[in-house]
Amino acid sequence: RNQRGLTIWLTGLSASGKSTIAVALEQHLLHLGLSAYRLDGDNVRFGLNSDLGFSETDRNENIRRIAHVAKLFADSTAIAITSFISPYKKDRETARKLHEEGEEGGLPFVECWVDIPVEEAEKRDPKGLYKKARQGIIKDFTGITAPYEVPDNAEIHLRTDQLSVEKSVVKIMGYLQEKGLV
Ligand code: GGZ
Repeated sequence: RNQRGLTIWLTGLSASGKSTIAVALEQHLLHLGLSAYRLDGDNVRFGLNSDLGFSETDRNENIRRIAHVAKLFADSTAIAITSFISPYKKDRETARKLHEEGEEGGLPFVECWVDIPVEEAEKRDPKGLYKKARQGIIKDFTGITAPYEVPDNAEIHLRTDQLSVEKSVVKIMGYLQEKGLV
């Protein structure tokens, strides 16, 4: 397989299923004997990025730093799996360029849109955040009072209101195999 590592960039609304898919995908890759590492809110927003909130400029900086960290993992031959809303096209493009325009042909960047209609995400609302956003308790909430710019060049599109976690992992693995990335 390609010995340079890669980044699988999950993007989508809160409660779309990014983290669940990231965990399942990481497990699957580890069982195959591959080195995979997951970056998510729990290990990044509480540490490296604990100085950042949810304004547009803070999200820009959040994604910028995550893109650099993911690239470092990919550079070390690991498969980095990122699980952040990353709502701005510009930021995702910057993350992609950072990978693809690197020395020696760059590193593969696989954008995966974890797509769910906002009404469905709001129905799930596992942490009650959509409710709080509606009540005005949380401001700048993605999908309600802050934008989510849908991807138009994602390598993988998952409709998670129609596709199980297992089938989502199968679809991602199918793409990686087809491209010779695993
Ligand atoms: C969106 C918010 C907000 C606001 C807190 N808007 O479902 P969660 O809880 O566990 O995941 C969401 C997470 C989003 O952080 P990211 O780093 O992925 O966002 S971004 O990529 O846009 O920088 C949600 C919680 O943090 N959360 N406030 N206002 N999500």
